[in-house]
Amino acid sequence: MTIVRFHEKIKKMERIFRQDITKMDVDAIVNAANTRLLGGGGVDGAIHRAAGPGLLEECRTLNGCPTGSAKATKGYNLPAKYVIHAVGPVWRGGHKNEPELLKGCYITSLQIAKDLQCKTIAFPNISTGIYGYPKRQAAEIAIGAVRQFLENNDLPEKVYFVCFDEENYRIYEQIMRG
Ligand code: AR6
Repeated sequence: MTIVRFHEKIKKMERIFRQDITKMDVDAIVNAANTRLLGGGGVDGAIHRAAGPGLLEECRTLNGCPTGSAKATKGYNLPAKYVIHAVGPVWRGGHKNEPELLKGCYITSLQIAKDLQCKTIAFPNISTGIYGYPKRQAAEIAIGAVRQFLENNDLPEKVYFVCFDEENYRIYEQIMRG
């Protein structure tokens, strides 16, 4: 396969959505959590509300998660079978290992999804809300990490970037069109 055709193939494995991630009918959705894994605001709050109390109960058994990594639970009342709780970095100016930690969230989540035999996975724009990561930089890391993983692994088969806010949606469209 030529390099161009290979990149076309990877592009077909990614899609952008503009909607509430709790509505996604996929094998796994990713949560933008914090190290305690006990819920919070933003997408984390929305996922816990939609999943119901079983999610928090299972989260309590996980003993938290380090920044840059992720842990999975079941999806409870969500359409998704699993929730992969990833802990993004708080933006502190860019010299505190933020890019590597953010990339780690995506790669670990994809590896967990693969281990769980997930064909489809949906990501929110991790760290770009309350944690203040600059959106364009975060999008470049997210898309780069996903492409790198898809090039080397047969699962997941489809990755969805769920952009809730207009600015993120426009940034993702621009990068992925290019
Ligand atoms: N569906 C998809 N995306 C959403 C939704 C939704 N329902 N709601 C918000 N977003 P944030 P962070 C987008 O703040 O920056 C929590 O308190 C939002 O537009 O949820 O990683 C956790 O417990 C933004 O682009 O997560 C942590 O303490 C993206 O989700 C902390 O916030 C991420 O925004 C994590 O902060």
